[in-house]
Amino acid sequence: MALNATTINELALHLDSAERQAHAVHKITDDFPEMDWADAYAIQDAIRELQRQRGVRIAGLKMGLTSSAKMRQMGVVEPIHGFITDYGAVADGGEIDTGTLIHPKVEAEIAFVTNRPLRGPGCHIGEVLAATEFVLPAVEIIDSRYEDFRFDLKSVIADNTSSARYVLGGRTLRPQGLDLRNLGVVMARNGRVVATASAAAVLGHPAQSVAMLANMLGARDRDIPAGTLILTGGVTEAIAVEVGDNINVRFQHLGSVSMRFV
Ligand code: OOG
Ligand code: MG
Repeated sequence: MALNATTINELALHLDSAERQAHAVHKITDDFPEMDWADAYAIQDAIRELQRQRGVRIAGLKMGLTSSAKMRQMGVVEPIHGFITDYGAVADGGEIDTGTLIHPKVEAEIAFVTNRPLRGPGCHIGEVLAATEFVLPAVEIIDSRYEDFRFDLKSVIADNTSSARYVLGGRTLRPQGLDLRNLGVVMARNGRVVATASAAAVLGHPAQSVAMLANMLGARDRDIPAGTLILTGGVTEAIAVEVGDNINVRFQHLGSVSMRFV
């Protein structure tokens, strides 16, 4: 680690208050170029601790930048992970108050819920599918706390991977017998299709994203506990939204998820 504990905590407070005030800040590597990967995840962990202390419940985990569309859009080449919260949950068909966000974007994702612990290294798709209680369709609303949504990997890891809100919907299905790789996804904004993809866009198979999460956590001596909800990452590039927008995403076999921005 290149940063000391005081700086880690100050940066966590800085990003947490940027989120709470819906106010964009400079990316933190501008001021702390020496920051390393361990620092980046330590800042994210410190934000999680701050939130826990004020009563926020951690609702699950997320992977980000798992599709080449997203990597290309953000100019990075490696997946990252973060957490999602109880206050981030929005009901299917619900409203999202843009006044509480900086510059939201929506992403269509496949979510997994596990029924036994997963631990890397060496976690693979087979193990993930055997440990999956069900999959369900999701839309993640990301909201980078950085100006113009511009960041590098270390800054975005520290900023809890732009995590903000998420909507779970459609129906839950067991992965057995479901062709998750070829599952089609169509995103519409105000009735017009703005993005399409197959779930294979995420690392060839969305279960690979969960395996990679287990392996990334395993490298830090952690696991994915049984019963964890995991967002596996956007299958298409993220789409910016504005007040008045209606978003509807149809997932083959899994139904649809929708929300309105007010
Ligand atoms: C980082 C978060 C990316 C995804 O699904 O790829 C992410 C960002 O693009 O702001 O959640
Ligand atoms: Mg996402």
